[in-house]
Amino acid sequence: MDLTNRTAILVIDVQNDFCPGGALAVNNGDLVVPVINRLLPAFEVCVFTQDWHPRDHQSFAANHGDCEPFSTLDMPYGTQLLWPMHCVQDTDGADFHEDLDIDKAQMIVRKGFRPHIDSYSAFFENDRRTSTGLHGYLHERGVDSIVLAGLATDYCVGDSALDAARLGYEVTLIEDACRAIDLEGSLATAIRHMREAGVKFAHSETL
Ligand code: VGL
Ligand code: ZN
Repeated sequence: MDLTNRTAILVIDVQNDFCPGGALAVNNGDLVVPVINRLLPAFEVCVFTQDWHPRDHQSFAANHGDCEPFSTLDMPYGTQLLWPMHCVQDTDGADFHEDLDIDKAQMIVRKGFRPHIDSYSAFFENDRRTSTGLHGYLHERGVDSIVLAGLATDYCVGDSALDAARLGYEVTLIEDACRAIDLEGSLATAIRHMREAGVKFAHSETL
């Protein structure tokens, strides 16, 4: 693919809790780190996201009495999958992976900080209307195309890709720079939705 100075890389949630040993570990989640570090210098615009939940966050099963992690609950904005407690503000689990080259981050978008609403996408919270402000930032910097990397392909990366495509950006997901949680076919569903939205898929070596 062609990288121009109007291309941004979006590095999604490469945090300890999504890596092996973390509270919501993604298989081989840590393997995205060297791939992302290799990609970063090629981009004029580098934005990272950080899942950043208060302890009383309503996406945590533990905050709903007898609900089990990975069960679902109806919320005012739709069905919410309940997660193990993860990425709690100011904990080690919420820190970026220690080998991730965070010095390259020009902007870090924190999301999921409102107790009553989850936020997968880097652009909008799960009500699909509360903005994180990222679209405005990218617009100000003249970005028209986005490369996506990070965790997890089927949740935060996927929803960010779909929103970016909907907002009119050209979107490419770097397959070897992402890993999935893959609950009951969620990866296949996410890939189908991304393809339908016009998201392109590429390998890091082709950049
Ligand atoms: C994520 C589930 C809950 C992600 C974040 O980064 O994909 N998944 N919070
Ligand atoms: Zn989360």
